[in-house]
Amino acid sequence: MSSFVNKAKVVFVLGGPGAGKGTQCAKIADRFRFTHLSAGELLRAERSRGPYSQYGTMIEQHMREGKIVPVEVTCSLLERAMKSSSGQRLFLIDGFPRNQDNLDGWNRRMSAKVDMQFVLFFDCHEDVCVHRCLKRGHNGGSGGGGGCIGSGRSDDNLATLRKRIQTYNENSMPIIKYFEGAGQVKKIDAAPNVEQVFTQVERTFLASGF
Ligand code: UP5
Ligand code: MG
Repeated sequence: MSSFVNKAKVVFVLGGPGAGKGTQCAKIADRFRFTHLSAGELLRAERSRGPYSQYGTMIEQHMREGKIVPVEVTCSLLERAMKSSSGQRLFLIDGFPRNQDNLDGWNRRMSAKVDMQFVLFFDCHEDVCVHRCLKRGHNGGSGGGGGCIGSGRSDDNLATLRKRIQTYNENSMPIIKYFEGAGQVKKIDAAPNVEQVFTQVERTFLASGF
């Protein structure tokens, strides 16, 4: 009984590339007692270990092609990050699970260890998503001077964005539909400005008892 009570609570945060998952997760973590874990950020950190990571090259190739990294890698990074957030019981898992392989791998490894609360789905038209990522790609860098402007993300270019959108439509939407069918999705209109989106998000978390 007591181990059940102590299980970590997880919210999956899904939505297209540039829908605003990271932006809103940062605000949720500020407002509520959630720890934000972005699968994409964890993969980028693993990639940036360069020769020290056996997965770096594979991760970079997948990201550039807008493909989804095998779940063993992503799930290990997520589990390690959860374990190292000692004492934390509430986690936002941003950008995962994004295909059936991700969902199956998570269920095998994690479903007995955590309680998934709901899926927060940022619903955003793909034109808006593309526009936001391209804008970030051009001027999103923090303090990058000289010729080095932009987010620094190797996937914020039009060619890769087309592939990211395609992967999202073909692989991630069916996962969102699956959760929707199970009554586990809380849908947010991600088109308005950041504060207006957060008003909906805040209401959702409060209504869920957080
Ligand atoms: N912005 C945000 N909200 C706005 C608003 N309401 N109005 C106007 N502008 C808004 O936002 C994107 C940009 O839009 C920012 O400049 C922001 O200021 C602005 P952000 O909050 O970063 O959106 P987000 O949804 O987080 O976009 P992101 O690009 O991170 O989403 P992706 O899902 O594409 O990226 P992620 O990092 O999750 O994954 C990248 C790649 O990693 C994947 O393509 C895949 O190759 C790989 N990956 C895996 O293989 N497995 C995983 O589990 C996860 C990732
Ligand atoms: Mg993000």
